[in-house]
Amino acid sequence: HWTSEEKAAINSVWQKVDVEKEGPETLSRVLITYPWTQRYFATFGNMSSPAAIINNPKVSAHGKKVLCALGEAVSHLDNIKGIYAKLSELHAKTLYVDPYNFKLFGQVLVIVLARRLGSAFTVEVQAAWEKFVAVVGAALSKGYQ
Ligand code: ZNH
Repeated sequence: HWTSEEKAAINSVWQKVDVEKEGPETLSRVLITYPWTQRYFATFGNMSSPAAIINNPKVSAHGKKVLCALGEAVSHLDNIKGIYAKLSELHAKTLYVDPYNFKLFGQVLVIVLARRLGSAFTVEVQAAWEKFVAVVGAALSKGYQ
């Protein structure tokens, strides 16, 4: 269900993504902008202020982990549901993450990418990435049924 233009847009952007930077930035922005998401990370320690969240090494490590998992989806665009089946079950049945948060994470990621890419973040690129994060969110939500 991807056009070759969408695949090209998703892949070309991903090549410019620095997981070490954009991973921590995306997760920090989610935790700061939507503070209720902090409750899922009770073991992560100090999240008392935006600076505490940005400098929290567990937040950084987890942000990288999540973006690495997203990279797997980029590499398997035609089987995102398949590769995320276990991860979806984990979020549904063990972590009890409200799937609405996947949507928020996707929105914030698009903003982070837009800043990173500047004028290269064309409307076509935005459209392809909005679709990608929606497909990822749907795949992660599958295990909730
Ligand atoms: Zn998540 C975990 C992915 C979103 C919450 N995650 C996780 C992991 C991964 C992921 C890979 C690891 C697993 C293991 O270890 O096995 N995520 C992901 C992705 C996404 C996500 C891809 C999208 C895109 N998450 C999310 C959200 C939230 C979450 C939104 C909330 C808010 N996760 C989570 C938690 C966990 C996880 C809580 C656990 C952590 C720890 O370490 O403890």
